[in-house]
Amino acid sequence: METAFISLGSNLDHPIKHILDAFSQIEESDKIIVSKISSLYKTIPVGPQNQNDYINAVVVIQTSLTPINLLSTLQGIEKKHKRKRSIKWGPRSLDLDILMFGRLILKTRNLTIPHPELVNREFVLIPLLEVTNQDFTITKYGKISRYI
Ligand code: A4P
Ligand code: MG
Repeated sequence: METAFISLGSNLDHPIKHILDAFSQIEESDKIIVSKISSLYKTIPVGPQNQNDYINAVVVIQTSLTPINLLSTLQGIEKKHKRKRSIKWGPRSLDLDILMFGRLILKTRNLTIPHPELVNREFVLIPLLEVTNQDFTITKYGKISRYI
């Protein structure tokens, strides 16, 4: 079993419902145990501004899937939410990204771990801080800490 961190984001239809349903669908996989769920955060869009605010969250899982099988499991869930791929950083019903997978560092055509934008995005870092311990280390990048 490996510990992995998944980020969730939605800004179409009923974003809160997409995120809550995705929590259950991630848990339904028999090779995934969800161990922690962050609060839901309402965030302003990064990228094109002519789109709705997002709901974002992070979940911590224990999984026996390989990273690539975890990616296809998450993409299967995105499909159930009728996720369409159109504009880069544009509106989406559900985006599920693998932030980290144990201490793995990986860069292939289909999968980069840790997620390359992780450390640039408050909508990921803030929920991540909530579900990790003080001085959590992001593989490859370093520690994140709370100052209050
Ligand atoms: N891929 C590579 N590495 C990974 C990984 N670690 N996890 C590949 C997941 N996928 C990974 O993803 C394109 C390809 O990335 C996948 O086929 C997979 O093989 P995608 O989800 O189809 O494309 P995308 O969503 O346009 O790209 P990406 O990078 O997931 O988008 P982002 O960076 O997540 O940006 N503003 C707010 N406030 N909140 C948001 O959640 N989200 C975005 C989307 C923009 N602005 C936002 C938010
Ligand atoms: Mg994505």
